[in-house]
Amino acid sequence: MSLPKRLRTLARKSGLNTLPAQIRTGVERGLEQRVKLAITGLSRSGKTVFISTLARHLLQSDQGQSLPFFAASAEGRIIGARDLSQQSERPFPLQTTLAGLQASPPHWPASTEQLSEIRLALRYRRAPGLSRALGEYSTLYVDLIDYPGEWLLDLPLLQLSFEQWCQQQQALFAAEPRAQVAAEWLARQHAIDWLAPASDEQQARLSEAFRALLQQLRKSPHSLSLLQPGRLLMPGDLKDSPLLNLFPIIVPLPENMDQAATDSLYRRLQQAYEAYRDQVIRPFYEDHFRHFDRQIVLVDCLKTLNQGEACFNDMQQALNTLLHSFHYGRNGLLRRLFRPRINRVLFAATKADHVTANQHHNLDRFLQLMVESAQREIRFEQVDTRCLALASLRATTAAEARMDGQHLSCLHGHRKDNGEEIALFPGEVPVELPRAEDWNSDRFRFVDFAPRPLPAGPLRPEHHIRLDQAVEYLLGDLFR
Ligand SMILES: Nc1nc2c(ncn2[C@@H]2O[C@H](COP(=O)(O)OP(=O)(O)O)[C@@H](O)[C@H]2O)c(=O)[nH]1
Ligand SMILES: [Mg+2]
Repeated sequence: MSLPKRLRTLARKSGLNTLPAQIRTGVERGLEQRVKLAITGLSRSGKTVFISTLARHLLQSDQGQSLPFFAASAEGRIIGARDLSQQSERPFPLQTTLAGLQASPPHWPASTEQLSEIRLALRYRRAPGLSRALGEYSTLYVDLIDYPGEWLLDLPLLQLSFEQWCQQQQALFAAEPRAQVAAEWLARQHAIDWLAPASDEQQARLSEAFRALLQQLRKSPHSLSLLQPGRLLMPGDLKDSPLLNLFPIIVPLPENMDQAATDSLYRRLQQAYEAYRDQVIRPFYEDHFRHFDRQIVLVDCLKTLNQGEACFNDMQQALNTLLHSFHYGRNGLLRRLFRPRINRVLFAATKADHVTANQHHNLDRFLQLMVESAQREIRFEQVDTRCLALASLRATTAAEARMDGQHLSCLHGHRKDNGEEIALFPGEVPVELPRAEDWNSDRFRFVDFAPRPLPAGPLRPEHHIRLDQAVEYLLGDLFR
């Protein structure tokens, strides 16, 4: 009998099955090879496409064809892969997403509106060496969840009281571009008597106005990321729920707020915030965000280059803020059983197929600039981290053009917005932060591409860019 099997039998004999569920899950985690990979990214950063294509490649990794840098697969040690997502309450819609990418013409998945889970089992032959003593074969279970990126930015609210949140929001709305866009909202807030009795109707009306403001800030030309509460933008099951009748007070409050009556707008908002934090965010966090082992943070760097400095700064701040909601550190055996921590983090610049291959290195460097301070904090916890530009699904092919007798590297594909076939030189990715005048110029215009059709049969290395390096970094060492 293999060691894990023996341990499992021992666990059964010793009455482990009667232990509370939380401890049992902890012990089970220790016995089997199971990894929970956090797919972290703001909305439209490429989470759903990453999850779908990753799953698709892993499910064919026993054929060893599409991920050459993923050693266990390239060495032919993966002997079978299975999708166990149907066991979950909310399975990830893998077949629907893939069908969209295989359609003619193919289309990207729709925005994610709900949480869903995917669980893969990869059966593999152990590498020769010490671990063979544990048996020749083992199974690695990989758990991933997909969810709307908007919800991520709610996690930091778990640490904040209503007053603290309002203070943070006041500071945000004091700066451009928020200040200008929110001028009318600010004037409206100045006119409110926060101590006067308020009605449900008034609270709902104002919350709706705040939601419209968040939507405006999310859109081009502002394209901001740090927008809270996230469910005002993507309500999921809470559409039309009174739980979403809330907004921050972004004007200075009178001194005597502690005397506010329960039906005052101030108290109502305070209560609404606490209910949202405790009934919406906390269960989401506790059920899905506590126990990660590895993490990939997907970042759409090219969007910030297109949209400018304010978009860049806001995305950087949003990423720094939300990474504080995860636990990093080394995993001793006991910690792994009961309180696992993230012990490896990959920052990935997505959509690398929007630039030519000679710019991938620059994209790595630009990403590094963006996540520098986040990486520093993670390294302080002795956690391994690196940056990598990748494309989960390559939508372009390389082409060459001649200009003034010189060869120019170009991209060929179909535009996302109108399907037009184009060949273009997308320009260079800077390796330093652009100066103010460069941000504001038309220097960066990276075009979004429509997907190329995904074959129904096996995928090949040309269907992605460096996805295999990402898999090797995130999971490779677990196939021992
Ligand atoms: N060219 C290209 N575009 C991508 C890739 N991944 C994502 N995208 C684009 O980014 C959009 C958002 O991706 P999605 O996975 O839905 O983002 P999510 O909101 O983080 O789940 C898609 O509709 C595509 O336009 C990729 O690998 N290559
Ligand atoms: Mg999504």
